[in-house]
Amino acid sequence: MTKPSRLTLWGVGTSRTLRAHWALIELGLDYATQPIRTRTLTMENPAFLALHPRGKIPVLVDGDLVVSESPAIVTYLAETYCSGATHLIPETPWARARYFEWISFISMELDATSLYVLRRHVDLYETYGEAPAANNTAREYFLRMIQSAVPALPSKGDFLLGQDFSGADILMISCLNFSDRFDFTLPAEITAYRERVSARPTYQAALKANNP
Ligand SMILES: N[C@@H](CCC(=O)N[C@@H](CS)C(=O)NCC(=O)O)C(=O)O
Repeated sequence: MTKPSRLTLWGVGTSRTLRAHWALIELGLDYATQPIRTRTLTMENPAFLALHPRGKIPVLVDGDLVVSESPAIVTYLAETYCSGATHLIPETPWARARYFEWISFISMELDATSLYVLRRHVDLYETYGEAPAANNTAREYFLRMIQSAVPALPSKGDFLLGQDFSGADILMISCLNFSDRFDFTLPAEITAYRERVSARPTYQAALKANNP
């Protein structure tokens, strides 16, 4: 009999769930997926709601530990399971400051303040209401913020932290994917960065795992 996996990830199908699948795959971890999807009855699974009463995906279960919030899941996995050549988070305080700066910027300025406003008031307006002024501001803000990321790209290396791929790249690429649905024209430097990172085989595997 196969030994059950200790790690279980709840959630598939969104840019937030992609982050968790990608980190797990990047670290070469064996895990089970509970393929619940947002806006379906699968989200009402009582076992899921018992674990996470807020009812949001992704949620990671590692033994007795239950972690929600995609940046926290990626960072937890990075800190716990980094091995050999795969370090999704740097070790020195200076480099870690840059990591946390990027993931905070991506989560707050690109995701929560911009893309999620559009998600709610464009895609899900029947639930959250129409808000054309907020949508316009969110669009302008996203473009301003993504433009501001261009000079912050390191001069050496393919990734947000330079030579090493990290959890910050996972978050950034997931946001850029999310932005596609709102037809943004991204700065050329960001498109080039995206193409480099998206060529990783682990990214292709994560896309598959996130859409079983
Ligand atoms: N800040 C959370 C957001 C999680 C979240 O909002 N997930 C959405 C799917 S992307 C969800 O579960 N929605 C279900 C619902 O709102 O009922 C994260 O980054 O993980």
